[in-house]
Amino acid sequence: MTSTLLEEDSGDAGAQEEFEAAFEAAVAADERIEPRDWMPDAYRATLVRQMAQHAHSEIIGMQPEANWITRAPSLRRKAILMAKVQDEAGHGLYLYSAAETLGTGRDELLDKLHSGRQKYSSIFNYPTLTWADVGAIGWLVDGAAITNQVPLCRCSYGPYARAMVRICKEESFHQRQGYELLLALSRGTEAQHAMAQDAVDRWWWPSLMMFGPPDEESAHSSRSMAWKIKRHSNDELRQRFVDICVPQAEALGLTLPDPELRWNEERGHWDFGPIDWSEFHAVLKGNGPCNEQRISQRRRAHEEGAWVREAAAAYAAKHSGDGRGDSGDGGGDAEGARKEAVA
Ligand code: FAQ
Repeated sequence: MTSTLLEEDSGDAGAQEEFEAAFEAAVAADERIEPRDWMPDAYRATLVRQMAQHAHSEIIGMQPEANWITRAPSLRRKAILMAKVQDEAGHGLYLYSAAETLGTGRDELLDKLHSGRQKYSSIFNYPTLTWADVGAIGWLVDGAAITNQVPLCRCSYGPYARAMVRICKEESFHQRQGYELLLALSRGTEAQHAMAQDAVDRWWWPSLMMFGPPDEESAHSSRSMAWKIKRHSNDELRQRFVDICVPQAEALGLTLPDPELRWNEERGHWDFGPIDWSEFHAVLKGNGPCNEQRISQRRRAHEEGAWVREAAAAYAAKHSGDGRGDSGDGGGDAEGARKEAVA
C-alpha cells in the first residue's frame, strides 16, 4: 500500500473510517499491506497468530528429523539432512523476523510457545521411528507444507508473503530429497521397501491433518480469506495435496493407506476416506505421541542457548562501532545482536 496518509493513525474518528476504507480498498486491489500501514487490530492479531504458529512449527519441526542425523546411512545423506534441518531453523528466523514487523518480539512469541499459549503444527508430535521417516517427512510433510504455503506467497501482508517466497523454494528442494530417499528405499531390498511403506502408512493421515480442520469447523478461514491472508480453504488445499500425491505414490511403487481412494471423474479429483478428527483434536490438546517430548526439548534448547544470546549481545556491545568499544554503552546494537542470536 502506498499512501502515506495511512502511515499514522491520528486517533480522529473520521480519519479512522478513512483508514479502514483505504485498508479494505488496498486488500481488494491485491496491494500489499506493509508494516507501517494502518491495519485493523484483528488483522494484526490474526497474522501474529498464524505467523507465530508457522514459525514455531519450523523450529519444533527440526526435532523429528534431527533425531536421525547421527544415524544417517551415509555421509551424503547426513550432509543433506543437516542442511535441511538447518534450513528449517532459517525458516523460523525469517518468520519470527516477519512477525517482529507487527510489533511482537521473538522473546514474547517463544515464551508463548514454551508456556503452551501458542500452537505449532500437529504433525511434529509424531515420532520418527525409522530412517524411512526422514523420506516420508520430506515427501509428505514438506509436500503438504508447500501446497499450503505457495498461496501464502500472495498473502496480503508484505513481509509474510516475501518470507514465503524463499521458504517455498527451499521446501520444494526438501520435498524432492524426501521423494528421492523414499524412491531409493522403495527400489532397494525387500526390507527397505517395507520400511518405506511403513513410514508412508504412518505419516499419510497426519499429513492430511496439517491442513487444519474441515472448512465447516475452521474458525478463522473465512475472515482470513476475506483479508487475503489465506487464499484457499483448508479442504481445497487438502484435496489439492491428495491429487498431487496419488500419482507420485504410484511412481514410488508405494501405496497410500486409504482403501477409499478413488478417482472421481465427475469432480476431477481423487475421493479419499474420512479423516479421524478425534486424533487431530487429541494432538492439539497435547495428547499426541510426542507433545511433551517436543516442548521440553525446545525449552531445554532455549535455556541451554542463553549463553549464546548473552555472548552475542556482549560481543555487539564491545564492537558497537561507535568508538566507545569496551565502555559497555552499546545497548542498541546489543539488542540487535540479541535478536540475531539463535532462536
Ligand atoms: N496443527 O480456523 P483454522 C512445515 C489450529 S510448516 C496445529 O482452520 P487457520 C515446514 C489453528 O491454529 C507447518 N494447530 O485455523 C516443515 C486454530 O487454533 P487457534 C506449519 C492447527 O489458521 C516441514 C484452530 O486449529 N505451517 O511443515 C492445525 O485459519 C518439515 C482452527 O483452525 C503453517 O503454519 C495444525 N495442523 O488455518 C518444517 C502454515 N490446523 O489459533 C520442518 C501457515 C489448524 O485458534 C520439517 N498456517 N490448527 O488456537 C496456515 O496456513 C494456517 O494457520 C492453517 C490453519 C492452515 C495451519
